[in-house]
Amino acid sequence: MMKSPNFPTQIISPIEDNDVEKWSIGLPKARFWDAMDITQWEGFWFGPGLLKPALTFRSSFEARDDDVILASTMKTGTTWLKSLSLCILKNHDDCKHDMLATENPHFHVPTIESALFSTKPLHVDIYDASCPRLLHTHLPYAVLPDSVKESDCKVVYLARNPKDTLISMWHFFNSFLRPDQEPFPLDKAVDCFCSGLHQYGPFSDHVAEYWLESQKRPDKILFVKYEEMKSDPKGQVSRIAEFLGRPFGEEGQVDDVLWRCSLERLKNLEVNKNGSILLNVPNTSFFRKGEVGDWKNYLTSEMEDRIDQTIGLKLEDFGLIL
Ligand code: PAP
Repeated sequence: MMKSPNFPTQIISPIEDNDVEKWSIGLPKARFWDAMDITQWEGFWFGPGLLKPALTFRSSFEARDDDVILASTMKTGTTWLKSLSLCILKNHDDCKHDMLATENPHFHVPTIESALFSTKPLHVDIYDASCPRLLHTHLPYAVLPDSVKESDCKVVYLARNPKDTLISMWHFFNSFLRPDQEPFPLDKAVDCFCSGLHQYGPFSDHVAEYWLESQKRPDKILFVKYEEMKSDPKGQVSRIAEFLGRPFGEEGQVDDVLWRCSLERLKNLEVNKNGSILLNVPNTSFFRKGEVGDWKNYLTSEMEDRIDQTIGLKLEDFGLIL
């Protein structure tokens, strides 16, 4: 993995746009899908505007032992994990207060480095350490603040099959980067994905870093697979709840949480059918099919092979099958 120049440590908070601009001149640049400039830092690619909040997070965030940080690369089921974790941690004793019915999950559980794209003021101050926080990040493990790694805060990482992740990403970026155009050629999208040239890519490095760390410190990082959540939702959600120190007590509680967070329910809530919690991203784009194996409807066998031979093999080297 290529190392990039460190951001000067004497510049801490607040980090100024000018400082980021000057510093990032030396970083590798690429064009994603002929539509978006991306910059490589610490071996990973970042879309416009994400470097500054990532640097701010790394230099300013003081994790507390009672924080919960959810982590994932894009389109692996983050919205689901956010909803479930919210219900596990906040709704457990208060089922009448249905937080998901009033706001999109991304409002309740902000993605730290994307918070600046929020269309409304967040109810939680990410840098306010006064209450236990439930936050999310798409950032790779390598760039997490030391305090997240060294404190007793818990991290839950959600991974997904690369081919389904790619197809989900393809739909997502087509819908907001090319709303009135033909979809981006899938063949080229496969190329970008296999070479890691996409936001938070390479996919395999992102997943492998968290996977290896979760193997070393299973009490600190819980590694969850989207496919296992689909095939054994009760078992996996109970596993997450136990890891977070909030095991389900009564029979029926887990069913209730699963129902509240189901794709069908969330997708049909008024709050998710309209509006947008992130700039230029309609809430509807977070909820599509949520199926395992949808890639079979899109990828040719040659594309499938390309992904298996690059990303699949790399993950297998680490003992991980997705
Ligand atoms: P993000 O990276 O923009 O936050 P993320 O939530 O990680 O997106 O991924 C979206 C995928 O999760 C979509 O998959 P698909 O394109 O293959 O359909 C979306 O449908 C799926 N998803 C969203 N909410 C749920 C849910 N409640 N249950 C299962 N899958 C869900």
